[in-house]
Amino acid sequence: MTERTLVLAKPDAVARGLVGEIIRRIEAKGLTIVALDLRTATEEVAAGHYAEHDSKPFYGSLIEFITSGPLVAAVVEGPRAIAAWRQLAGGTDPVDKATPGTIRGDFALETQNNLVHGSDSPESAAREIALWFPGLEG
Ligand code: IDP
Repeated sequence: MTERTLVLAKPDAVARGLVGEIIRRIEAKGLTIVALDLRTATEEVAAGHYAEHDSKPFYGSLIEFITSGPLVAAVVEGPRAIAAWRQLAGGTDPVDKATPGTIRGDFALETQNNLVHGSDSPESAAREIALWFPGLEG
């Protein structure tokens, strides 16, 4: 069954020149990019995106980080795309959780600046795609 997921190459990925590597891995896995855009997230979109974390101690820093510069937002499609992309991304903490061979495991050191985002469920994907690419959810 084909799914869609919301992918972000966060501002650290753009600043470090890792967008090509990230897109290469998405395509190599067999997933399809159906939308792709370089943009700087507004405070409003950032707050909507990370609403579930608004009571966490790192929330303010996270919003500052995600709005700090251009990022690449994408909608990625394929069979089990949500789980497939999270497998490519690796665990949230790039050292303790992400394994070598994943994007975070190979290229990141810090939990906040962990290069990429992927929706964690079909409900999150629908909500996040509607937020970043209105009209493409589903
Ligand atoms: P995920 O991105 O792997 O789904 P979430 O727990 O949903 O992880 O957290 C969202 C983002 O918030 C993470 O990708 C990371 O950038 C940041 N984050 C999560 N936990 C921490 C933390 O303990 N300190 C700083 N930043 C964090």
